[in-house]
Amino acid sequence: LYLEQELRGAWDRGELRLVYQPIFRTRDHMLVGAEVLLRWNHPTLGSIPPSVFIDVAEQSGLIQALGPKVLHAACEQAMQWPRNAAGEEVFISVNVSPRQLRNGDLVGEVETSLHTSGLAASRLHLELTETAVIGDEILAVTLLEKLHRAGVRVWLDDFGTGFSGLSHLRQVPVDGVKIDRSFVADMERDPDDLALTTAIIAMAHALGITVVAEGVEQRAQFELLSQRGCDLVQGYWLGRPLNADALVQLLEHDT
Ligand code: G
Ligand code: G
Ligand code: MN
Ligand code: NA
Repeated sequence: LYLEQELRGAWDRGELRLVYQPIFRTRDHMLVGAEVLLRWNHPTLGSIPPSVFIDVAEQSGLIQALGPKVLHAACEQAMQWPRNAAGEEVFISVNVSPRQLRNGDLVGEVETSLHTSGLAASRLHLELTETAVIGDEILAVTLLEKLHRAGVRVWLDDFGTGFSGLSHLRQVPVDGVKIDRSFVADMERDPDDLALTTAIIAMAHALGITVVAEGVEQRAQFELLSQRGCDLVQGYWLGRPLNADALVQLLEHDT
């Protein structure tokens, strides 16, 4: 409850900030996008991990206010980004929590953020967790269709952890999946995880959707994913979350 009270005013007090983790195309190592991640630096408790406070925000309903703020700030920030070294526009990927899907007016918020920032809809990607989407398929399909009509891309985040994955992929109109980092972490040691990762990539491609692997921490993991045709990669080996200025600098120096 204490955290909830503290979190309530955290945005206005400037304790929350956004960082951006670059996402690279496997084929040519080009920076093609970035995922926005919230950070909370509390004046006395210090840095509180998102795994803790996102949960608080979700349980308390605070995410309803926080979510649109993040979305809006992220779109404004992406408007500042130069093109990448290949001359392509870089996308911004925003996490959407399950509660934002169920209760809020996500489509309206997306449209407002795009309109006020001027960001092209195709540059905005939303990350929905696999479990939230599969939990209510009828709601999800309607919502995903509306989001597509608004022109944004939708990814299934933490993919593979929901155990419902592969067969449901056919029913939900998504543009891509993000293979959960737990699979990537053990891929080299655990033949099951390697097999699953391989299967997810093949299945996604059979359905014509993009695959991102997250949590790539070592070259060997990158190589395994690359050999299997994984489209995009994200992780500490390639790039840590950066503040807004650092990401702009990275894009500028890349060109
Ligand atoms: O940032 P970290 O590196 O630790 O993220 C931990 C978890 O918090 C991840 O599951 C991530 O998706 C989630 N998270 C980070 N930022 C946001 C955000 O802005 N909104 C939502 N809903 N989740 C976020
Ligand atoms: O659930 P979500 O996929 O949005 O989680 C993103 C989280 O993963 C963020 O907390 C981010 O800091 C973290 N992350 C990004 N790259 C790596 C990595 O290479 N290793 C680990 N362990 N975590 C990572
Ligand atoms: Mn994510
Ligand atoms: Na994830």
